[in-house]
Amino acid sequence: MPLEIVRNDITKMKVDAIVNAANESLLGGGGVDGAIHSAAGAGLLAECRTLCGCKTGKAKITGGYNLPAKYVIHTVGPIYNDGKHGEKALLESCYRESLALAKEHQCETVAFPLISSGVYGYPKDQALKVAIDVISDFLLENEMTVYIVIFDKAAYKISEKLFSDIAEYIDDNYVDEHTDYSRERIRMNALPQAAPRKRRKKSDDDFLEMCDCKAMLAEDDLNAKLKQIDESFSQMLLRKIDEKGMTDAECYKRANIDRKLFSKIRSDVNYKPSKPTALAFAISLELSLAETEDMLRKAGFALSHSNKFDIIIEYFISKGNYNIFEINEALFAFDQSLLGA
Ligand code: AR6
Repeated sequence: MPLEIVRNDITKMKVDAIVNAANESLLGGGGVDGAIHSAAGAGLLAECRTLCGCKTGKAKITGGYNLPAKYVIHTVGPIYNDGKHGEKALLESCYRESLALAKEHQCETVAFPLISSGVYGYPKDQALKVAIDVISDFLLENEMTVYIVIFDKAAYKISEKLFSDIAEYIDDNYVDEHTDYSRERIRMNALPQAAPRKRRKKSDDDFLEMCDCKAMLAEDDLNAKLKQIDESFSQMLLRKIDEKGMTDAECYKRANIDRKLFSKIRSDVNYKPSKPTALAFAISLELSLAETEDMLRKAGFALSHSNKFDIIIEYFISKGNYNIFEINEALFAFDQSLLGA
């Protein structure tokens, strides 16, 4: 998955580069900076001394020394004042500059902490949003796997309004599986039986012709529908990409799916993806709820109200919010698995 939010200690990440939330001196400090320096060893500080500091919003790169990562990218986040002193632009610049350095050094995997969200006081939900926005923009144009590393659960919070809206939606829609089935049974039994159709006598030629035409049209329609029933997940996906006028790359990037997995699905007509992967494509294609259900069925799944993950997805689709990174943020906050590969 090109962008993943994970809970971990960044010094343990086995990636090409980890990013350090440093200060302008680049000579170490507390928080994640302190943790990185103590895990990397004295060699890191010695190399940092040669860099002559770093301006806020900029980034510099060093070796990883005793860390599992090959490089450390040091960036200096803004100190949060009141949000009206260019903090956001500076924080965005930290992510952009760090990603540019990672790309320049051919890094395929990079891990970021939530820059500025500790000692520097940037509100965590806003800091996370900046991180997600800049990284996802970058990933639309570049092949890389980027991790946002959240250190402690308490440090991670989506906006309270979004959290309570989703919680309310779950509350309203979450039904125990058994209740669901019994309701369904009652509903089915209550349905009136269809009355048998009477045959109509056709006398007039025109009328007959018209009926033939209608029958042919209905047959065409039926054939089209039958074709779609027979359509596999992969065929439906490719059809929808064409219908939406998207390129393959646009689709898999917006789905947060890596290119290799997409090629596999493309070349294997009977490929059955996992549920999060199928849903990621539905979100990327901005399918309606009914179309999403259809796409899921092709992969052998269904949306259910006995499952928080499904309700959260339904919440976002019903709001017309197809931003996969925001959806993943919310899934993460509710301890659910994330969309994508
Ligand atoms: N792994 C991942 N994330 C971590 C770790 C870790 N091991 N430790 C802390 N965090 P901060 P800042 C999270 O204060 O706000 C230093 O003294 C932490 O929970 O490290 O940019 C520098 O020298 C928080 O969400 O960085 C500067 O003087 C995030 O990392 C100043 O702090 C950033 O918190 C920079 O402040």
